[in-house]
Amino acid sequence: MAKTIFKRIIDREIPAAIVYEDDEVLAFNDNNPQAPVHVLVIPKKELPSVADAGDDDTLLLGKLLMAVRNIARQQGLENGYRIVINTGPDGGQTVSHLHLHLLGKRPLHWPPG
Ligand code: D5M
Repeated sequence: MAKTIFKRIIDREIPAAIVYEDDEVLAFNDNNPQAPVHVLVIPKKELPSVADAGDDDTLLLGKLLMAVRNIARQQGLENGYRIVINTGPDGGQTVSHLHLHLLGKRPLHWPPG
Protein backbone atom coordinates (compact mmCIF):
# COMPACT_ATOMS: atom_id res chain seq x y z
CA MET A 1 0.00 0.00 0.00
CA ALA A 2 1.28 3.49 -0.86
CA LYS A 3 2.54 5.66 1.98
CA THR A 4 0.26 8.45 3.11
CA ILE A 5 1.53 12.02 2.90
CA PHE A 6 1.92 12.02 6.70
CA LYS A 7 4.01 8.85 6.66
CA ARG A 8 6.23 10.55 4.09
CA ILE A 9 6.60 13.51 6.48
CA ILE A 10 7.50 11.10 9.32
CA ASP A 11 10.10 9.47 7.06
CA ARG A 12 11.45 12.93 6.09
CA GLU A 13 10.69 12.32 2.42
CA ILE A 14 8.82 15.60 2.21
CA PRO A 15 9.34 18.71 4.33
CA ALA A 16 7.08 20.03 7.05
CA ALA A 17 7.31 22.78 9.64
CA ILE A 18 7.77 20.54 12.67
CA VAL A 19 6.83 22.06 16.03
CA TYR A 20 7.18 18.97 18.27
CA GLU A 21 8.62 15.47 18.06
CA ASP A 22 9.25 12.54 20.37
CA ASP A 23 9.58 8.77 19.90
CA GLU A 24 5.88 8.28 19.21
CA VAL A 25 4.44 11.64 18.20
CA LEU A 26 5.13 14.23 15.50
CA ALA A 27 3.48 17.66 15.16
CA PHE A 28 3.76 20.11 12.29
CA ASN A 29 1.95 23.10 10.87
CA ASP A 30 -1.03 22.38 8.61
CA ASN A 31 -0.30 23.55 5.07
CA ASN A 32 -3.85 24.85 4.65
CA PRO A 33 -4.31 26.66 7.95
CA GLN A 34 -7.83 27.43 9.13
CA ALA A 35 -6.68 29.57 12.05
CA PRO A 36 -3.52 31.54 12.95
CA VAL A 37 -2.37 28.45 14.85
CA HIS A 38 -3.20 25.19 13.05
CA VAL A 39 -1.00 22.28 14.03
CA LEU A 40 -1.46 18.61 13.14
CA VAL A 41 -0.46 16.11 15.84
CA ILE A 42 0.05 12.58 14.58
CA PRO A 43 1.29 9.23 15.87
CA LYS A 44 4.40 7.86 14.18
CA LYS A 45 2.57 4.52 14.19
CA GLU A 46 0.59 4.01 10.99
CA LEU A 47 -2.91 4.11 12.48
CA PRO A 48 -5.44 5.23 9.83
CA SER A 49 -8.06 6.71 12.19
CA VAL A 50 -9.57 6.59 15.66
CA ALA A 51 -11.98 4.00 14.26
CA ASP A 52 -9.02 1.69 13.69
CA ALA A 53 -7.55 2.10 17.19
CA GLY A 54 -7.27 -1.00 19.31
CA ASP A 55 -7.21 -1.43 23.07
CA ASP A 56 -3.41 -1.49 22.82
CA ASP A 57 -3.53 2.08 21.45
CA THR A 58 -5.05 3.53 24.64
CA LEU A 59 -1.75 4.92 25.92
CA LEU A 60 -0.83 6.31 22.51
CA LEU A 61 -4.16 8.14 22.22
CA GLY A 62 -3.52 9.69 25.63
CA LYS A 63 -0.02 10.75 24.57
CA LEU A 64 -1.45 12.47 21.50
CA LEU A 65 -3.83 14.51 23.67
CA MET A 66 -1.07 15.41 26.12
CA ALA A 67 1.12 16.49 23.21
CA VAL A 68 -1.71 18.76 22.06
CA ARG A 69 -1.90 20.24 25.55
CA ASN A 70 1.84 20.92 25.60
CA ILE A 71 1.90 22.38 22.09
CA ALA A 72 -1.06 24.62 22.93
CA ARG A 73 0.95 26.01 25.86
CA GLN A 74 4.02 26.37 23.64
CA GLN A 75 1.94 28.24 21.04
CA GLY A 76 0.46 30.63 23.62
CA LEU A 77 -3.14 29.45 23.36
CA GLU A 78 -4.03 30.43 26.92
CA ASN A 79 -7.34 31.87 25.69
CA GLY A 80 -8.49 28.44 24.48
CA TYR A 81 -8.38 26.30 21.40
CA ARG A 82 -10.13 23.52 19.53
CA ILE A 83 -9.04 19.94 18.97
CA VAL A 84 -10.59 18.23 15.93
CA ILE A 85 -10.27 14.61 14.82
CA ASN A 86 -11.99 14.14 11.46
CA THR A 87 -12.80 10.45 11.10
CA GLY A 88 -13.84 8.69 7.90
CA PRO A 89 -15.57 10.09 4.82
CA ASP A 90 -18.54 11.64 6.65
CA GLY A 91 -16.16 13.11 9.19
CA GLY A 92 -14.26 14.90 6.44
CA GLN A 93 -11.04 12.93 6.86
CA THR A 94 -8.86 13.30 3.76
CA VAL A 95 -5.58 11.75 4.95
CA SER A 96 -5.77 8.15 6.20
CA HIS A 97 -3.30 8.60 9.03
CA LEU A 98 -4.76 9.60 12.39
CA HIS A 99 -4.26 13.32 13.05
CA LEU A 100 -5.47 15.77 15.66
CA HIS A 101 -6.01 19.32 14.46
CA LEU A 102 -5.07 21.97 17.03
CA LEU A 103 -6.69 25.28 16.10
CA GLY A 104 -6.34 28.55 17.93
CA LYS A 105 -5.54 32.26 18.10
CA ARG A 106 -8.97 33.24 16.84
CA PRO A 107 -12.53 32.77 18.13
CA LEU A 108 -13.92 29.51 16.77
CA HIS A 109 -17.63 29.13 16.16
CA TRP A 110 -20.03 26.26 16.69
CA PRO A 111 -21.51 24.24 15.04
CA PRO A 112 -18.83 23.45 12.45
CA GLY A 113 -19.83 23.13 8.79
O1 D5M B 1 -7.11 17.03 7.30
C1 D5M B 1 -5.95 16.83 6.55
C2 D5M B 1 -5.12 18.05 6.73
O2 D5M B 1 -3.81 17.78 6.31
C3 D5M B 1 -5.59 19.28 5.95
O3 D5M B 1 -5.92 20.32 6.86
C4 D5M B 1 -4.39 19.68 5.12
C5 D5M B 1 -3.27 18.96 5.79
N1 D5M B 1 -2.15 18.58 4.93
C6 D5M B 1 -2.18 17.80 3.83
N2 D5M B 1 -0.95 17.64 3.31
C7 D5M B 1 -0.11 18.32 4.14
C8 D5M B 1 1.30 18.55 4.15
N3 D5M B 1 2.10 18.03 3.20
N4 D5M B 1 1.80 19.32 5.14
C9 D5M B 1 1.00 19.85 6.10
N5 D5M B 1 -0.33 19.66 6.14
C10 D5M B 1 -0.88 18.91 5.17
P1 D5M B 1 -8.36 16.04 7.32
O4 D5M B 1 -8.79 16.04 8.76
O5 D5M B 1 -7.92 14.70 6.82
O6 D5M B 1 -9.36 16.70 6.42
